[in-house]
Amino acid sequence: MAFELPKLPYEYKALEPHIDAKTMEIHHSKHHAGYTSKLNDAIAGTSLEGKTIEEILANISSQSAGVRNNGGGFYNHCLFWEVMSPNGGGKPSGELAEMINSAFGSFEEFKTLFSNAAATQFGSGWAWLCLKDGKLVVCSTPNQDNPLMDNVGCNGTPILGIDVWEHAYYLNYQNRRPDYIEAFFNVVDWNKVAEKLNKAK
Ligand code: MN3
Repeated sequence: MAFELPKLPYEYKALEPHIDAKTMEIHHSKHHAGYTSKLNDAIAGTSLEGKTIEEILANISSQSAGVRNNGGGFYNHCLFWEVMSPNGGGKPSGELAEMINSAFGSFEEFKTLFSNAAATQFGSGWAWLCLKDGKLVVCSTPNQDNPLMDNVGCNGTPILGIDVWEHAYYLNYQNRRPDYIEAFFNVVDWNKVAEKLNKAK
């Protein structure tokens, strides 16, 4: 079974004005599609065929750069589309809110920490909110690396991620990455993040 590009759960224009339709279309139909087909090419005929993406990422240190970059790209974007929604924004509630308060002090302090991690990731990469040893942590990774990989300095189960590659924001925000990060918070689907937290436990 080859990996498949997931269908977006909303239209390309659904996240406007925070993320524009053209960016979403190119990001999903070109970038994510590219990672998906290159991942399939990279694992075709190898022992990785038939493994889940999580299994592949957990042993990424023994794989080629092609599997690493495209496997990460495939997984990261699947998560990214899922944690955004046209009905997103606001603040988390329930257990997720309590765990954020206990780990970071308050939602505002979490937002500052996460935004700084995203803004200061040098070059291309991602910032994450992860569950690690029963606690929430914030970290960032370069390129298409992610916290499921066995050799990144940022381990855990990601429940929220933001793509800070320029292809994620440049059409609308140009060099203003912090403005894009601020806008991202208007589309975060906290119900979905809470669902991911429950699965990660
Ligand atoms: Mn991307």
